[in-house]
Amino acid sequence: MNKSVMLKALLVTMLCGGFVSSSLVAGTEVAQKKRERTITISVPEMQCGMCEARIEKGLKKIDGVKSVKADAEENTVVVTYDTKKTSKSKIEEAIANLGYDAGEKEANESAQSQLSPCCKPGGHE
Ligand SMILES: [Cu+2]
Repeated sequence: MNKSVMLKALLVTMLCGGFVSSSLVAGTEVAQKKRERTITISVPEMQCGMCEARIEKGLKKIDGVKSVKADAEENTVVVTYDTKKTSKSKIEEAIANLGYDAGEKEANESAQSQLSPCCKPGGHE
């Protein structure tokens, strides 16, 4: 082994060691809290407990979603999620795919047409 190869091997070892120790730190609870974000999404067409349950169930399936609270009276969905695993846009997309307008995203029409009659827009009027 010549000198430069030895130096390279040493450098690689040092870099890998540094990487492992920094990712161990990132695994601590404090670091995980920093990755969490809580957002409130406006879902104006949510009307009843069935709508709330449908949205809560649907969002809890998303990897990285920690908690979901849908409120049909406030027309809001409060979601806490891991910013490394998912995003506001993905969460809104999931709500839209369940048949509800969410934030800037429009409801998926075929999903909306499959909602029970009372949960369709205007169903409680
Ligand atoms: Cu409903």
